[in-house]
Amino acid sequence: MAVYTKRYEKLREYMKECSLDAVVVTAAENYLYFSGYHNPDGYMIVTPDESVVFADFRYYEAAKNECFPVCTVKEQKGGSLAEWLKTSGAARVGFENGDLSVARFDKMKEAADASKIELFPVDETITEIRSIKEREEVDLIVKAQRIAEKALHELLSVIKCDMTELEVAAELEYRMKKLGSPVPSFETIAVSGKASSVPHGVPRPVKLERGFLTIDFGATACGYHSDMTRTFCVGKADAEQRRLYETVLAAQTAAHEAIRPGVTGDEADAVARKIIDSAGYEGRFGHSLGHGVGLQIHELPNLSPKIVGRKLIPGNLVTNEPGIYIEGLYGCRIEDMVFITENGAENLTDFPHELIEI
Ligand SMILES: [Mn+2]
Repeated sequence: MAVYTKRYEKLREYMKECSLDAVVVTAAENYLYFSGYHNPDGYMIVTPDESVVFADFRYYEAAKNECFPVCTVKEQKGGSLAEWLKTSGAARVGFENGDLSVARFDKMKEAADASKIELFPVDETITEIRSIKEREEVDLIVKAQRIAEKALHELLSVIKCDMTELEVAAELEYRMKKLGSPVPSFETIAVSGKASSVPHGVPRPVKLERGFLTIDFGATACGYHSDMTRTFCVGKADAEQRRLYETVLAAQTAAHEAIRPGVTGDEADAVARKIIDSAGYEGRFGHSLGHGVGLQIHELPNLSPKIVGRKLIPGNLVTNEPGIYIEGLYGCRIEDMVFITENGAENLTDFPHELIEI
């Protein structure tokens, strides 16, 4: 079975349930998911028996070579979508309401109205389909993760206390690229000292401060992302820093043991949160335990106290990333990626968890 067979089956099943004659795919990650080709400016139309990929001149040749054999590639010109709608005979067409700008929607609506076509929002349907990974997808995420880990090992062999946070980030990104990742998964976070108390802090052109250094980063493989965080200590950790680090690690380990099919995201979050709260850090773990990772760096499902009752199922791939942040002082986070299997969970991250002093 081809890698794309199941995903098309799932989308077409949904189309049948909602009486849709077609779905217009506009989100770049969904275009990649259904075509095998990354084109940030294209769109595609999936019908019960056809998959038409539109690509403008800049992407057309590559799209013809790289798209799944199930796709028909057409050159995208102004008005291509309106033309397709006009001649399709479709009555009801799904669109990605979570992706379109108002301007793009207005244009689509105008074309649909002209052909008396009803537009139907598909909401998060495709994102939901993507939340169950096929083995080939997991393999790509692991490939990206191995690149990230190797880059981090290399960084640790060259890192010096007089480097700036930006240099640390640049070293990592340079090494990931040399190791085969075309782009980083997202802009690398490398924040030290007081700046580490901001979970998504931006690296500064200042020398590493003593204390915690949090590095959150990832590589990519064929559009799939990896995500990991390790917190190091510049200089020797004091007793409180060590206690805080060990608390985060205990929370992460306990959450990893809890993450398995049938457990809800909020339950997994609560396992980590309880350990952090009862160690005296209540209110200092200000984000959720984790999120899905795939063609997007943040996708479904979420392991969050706010999303109650959604059970993890085999095929989900999520991060496990508790943290403690003390405003004005420092912060610490440890993050691995976990794949939910039929009977448990597989930690996809292969990097030591113990506190490393630099
Ligand atoms: Mn993450």
